[in-house]
Amino acid sequence: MADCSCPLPRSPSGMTDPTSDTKNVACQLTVAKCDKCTSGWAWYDGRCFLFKNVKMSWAAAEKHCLSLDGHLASIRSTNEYNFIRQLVLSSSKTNAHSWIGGHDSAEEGNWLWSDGSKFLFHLWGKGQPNNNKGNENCMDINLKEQDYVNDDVCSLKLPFICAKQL
Ligand SMILES: [Ca+2]
Ligand SMILES: [Ca+2]
Repeated sequence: MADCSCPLPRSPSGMTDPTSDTKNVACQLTVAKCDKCTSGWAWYDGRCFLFKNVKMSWAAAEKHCLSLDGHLASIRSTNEYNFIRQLVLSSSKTNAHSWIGGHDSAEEGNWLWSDGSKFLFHLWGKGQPNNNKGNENCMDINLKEQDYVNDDVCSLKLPFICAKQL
């Protein structure tokens, strides 16, 4: 789950490091932001995430996230990817095969995030995206419950992860 704790840096003597005041303020702001995630949403790196264990097509899932003021989750770092997998596991007790926000439905091979953020993603499973049968334009995680990111058929009905900015 999200770790919003922010321990104060200590000098070797055990005293609070006087240079850490700025960091402490930043920590307090971070912790304050943590508190703003709506109940049921998990904080990570300035955003709130929700695993929805309801099976929908990719587009219906994105619409559902929009109705919650979010989008299907984009992934901005390896740590964030690991956090999202952990969220799915802790929410559903399985590594549920789930939609996230990547798609190449506008142009084959040109991957975008539905939230409009820059697509800087490199965590695809081996051999993916393969656009199998010329018909895979939506991104999922946990194919066969594995640590594996795949492009899949957008009409497939899967649970999904929403994210929203604080
Ligand atoms: Ca494709
Ligand atoms: Ca694929």
